[in-house]
Amino acid sequence: MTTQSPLMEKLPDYRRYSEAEMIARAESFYAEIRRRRTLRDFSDQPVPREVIAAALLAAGTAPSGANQQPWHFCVITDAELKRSVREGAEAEEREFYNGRASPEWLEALAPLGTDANKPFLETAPVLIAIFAQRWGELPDGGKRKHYYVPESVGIATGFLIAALHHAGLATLTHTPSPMNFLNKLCGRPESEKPYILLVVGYPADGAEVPVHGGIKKPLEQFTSWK
Ligand code: IYR
Repeated sequence: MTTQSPLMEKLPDYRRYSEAEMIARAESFYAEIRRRRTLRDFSDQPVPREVIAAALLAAGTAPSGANQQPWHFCVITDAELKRSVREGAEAEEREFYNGRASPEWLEALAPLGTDANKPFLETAPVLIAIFAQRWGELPDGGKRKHYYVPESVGIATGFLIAALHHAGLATLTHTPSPMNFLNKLCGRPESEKPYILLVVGYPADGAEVPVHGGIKKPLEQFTSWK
């Protein structure tokens, strides 16, 4: 098919595989991604900056509403800043565990063994504060409406987590609530809402994870095929 529109280009770089190859690739991706476990026991060993940069570039390829790419990733490695993030997060978490969370919520969390103490926010070498740009800032100070913001940022975050895992790094999606303290620490404007604080690094020696987290639903339980 030829197109005359100056807005269009030929699909670049698509690769079509045989069915056998597709099945093998899909199964191998599943085998790779199923090994990912959410970790809270991080080593303090630094990670190569290039790995983080490449994973962020992968995240930045995510589809987004009107291709507005309504995200910002603040990469924190500075020890003092990590300490401030920990202080901000633990203050919110103390409120959460001492009354803000309903008994029902605390019961759902019990198998994870979490509490208000978040030492990993200082131990892990990298924290990535992910912000959702609720609206864009125009050069004249005006606002530009953004579309499908949570969907877009969620997809980009998924790409980032998968890319970091693929590179051999462990992650934790951490969401102290509310997270507005991250705006101040990262110097981000009010138009941006903290979305997830991603903790990144190597597992500590002998790191443990909750048994609960490894139990995933079988396909029939979470899909329907019509
Ligand atoms: N943000 C709290 C609580 C928490 C909530 C859920 I839902 C989790 O899956 C895990 C933790 C904390 O990090 O402890």
